[in-house]
Amino acid sequence: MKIAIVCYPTFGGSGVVATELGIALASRGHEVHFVTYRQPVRLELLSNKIHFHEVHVPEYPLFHYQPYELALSSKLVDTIKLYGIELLHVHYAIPHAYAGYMAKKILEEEGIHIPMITTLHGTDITLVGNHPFYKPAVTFSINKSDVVTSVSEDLKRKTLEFFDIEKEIEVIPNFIDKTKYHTSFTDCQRSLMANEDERIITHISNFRKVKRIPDVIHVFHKISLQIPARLIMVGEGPEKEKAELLCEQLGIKEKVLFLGNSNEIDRILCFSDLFLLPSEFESFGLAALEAMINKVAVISSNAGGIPEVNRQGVTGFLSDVGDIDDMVKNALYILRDDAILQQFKEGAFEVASEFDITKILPLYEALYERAFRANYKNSYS
Ligand code: GMT
Repeated sequence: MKIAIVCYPTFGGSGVVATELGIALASRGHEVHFVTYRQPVRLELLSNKIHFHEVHVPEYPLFHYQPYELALSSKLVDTIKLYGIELLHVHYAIPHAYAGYMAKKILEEEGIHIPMITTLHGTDITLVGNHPFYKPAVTFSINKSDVVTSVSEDLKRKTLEFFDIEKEIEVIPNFIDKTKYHTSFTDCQRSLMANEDERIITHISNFRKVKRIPDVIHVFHKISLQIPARLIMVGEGPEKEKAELLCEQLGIKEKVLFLGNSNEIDRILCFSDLFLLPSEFESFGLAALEAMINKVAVISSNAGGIPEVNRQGVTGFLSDVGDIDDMVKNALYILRDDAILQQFKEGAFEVASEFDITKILPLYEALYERAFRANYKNSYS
């Protein structure tokens, strides 16, 4: 099938999922066309099965805000016509579902009917989409999608709760590709990061408020008062500077390494012992899943869809949002004993394997097939 994928090309989870999905679809023989404003960060290899079409938004001084949705809709119309695209899959409702629907309508005028699948990822529903300024447009574009999927049961519940949705929402969880993670790295340079007696704790995110970065630092601080440990912070975002300052104030600057954005998170995770995810809200927690496939135990909040990924007492522990002491207690339980740590590492790997792409990709393919057939029946017969 010829599929156009619209996503954010940045380090955010939705862009990563969309990119990995496109790459996997291409390896199964589909022709995949990414349409976005920059080449997605995880998209390294372009081929005859993977194409990238850049959306340009010409600057014009009259516009206080440059109209990205308009440029995206036009680019979609052109790409769909030029390459004979058969299905459009947009990731993140804002503004992708809106722009996708416009493209669909423009194409209909020319007798081209194309099904649109919208995947909801989290903040498009819980943080941004829910804002009264966006809500009518988000509700409209979800209801006008041919198929709607959400990455967790919790996000589905929240979407139905916050919006007036007439469409059925199908849950297809996020995934990882087990073959891409080599848990027995031979070049795993643990010694570059920490001394042998130190536990390595990691946090990876976009350092936004919702991630509760100060909780990460406080949890680590309290752990480090009890056992030798290092913290590796991966990512960039608005809360990073404050976090660096907090480390200085707490006197743990030397024990915390801020690495910035990285394309090599598996190399960092392969020598990590514990992953911290104390988020205020998380529709799924892809970063936790990536940690788990690298045999890293997870200490997280119990917000949103995290319990669907991090299983209490098996892959790690979950606490109420902001309950730093409980997180510290659970972390120390895991980290103090080699045998217990190993047990959680194995548990993390086992559960993460449930989300392997070989199990999830067929769900998307079946969905595409169904949407394609229904669209054909409704539009051409
Ligand atoms: O985590 C973020 O803030 C980025 C955001 C995104 O859309 O890129 O992530 C959301 O989608 C991910 C992939 O489906 C989920 O794993 C994250 O849990 C979700 N983030 C939130 O809900 C806060």
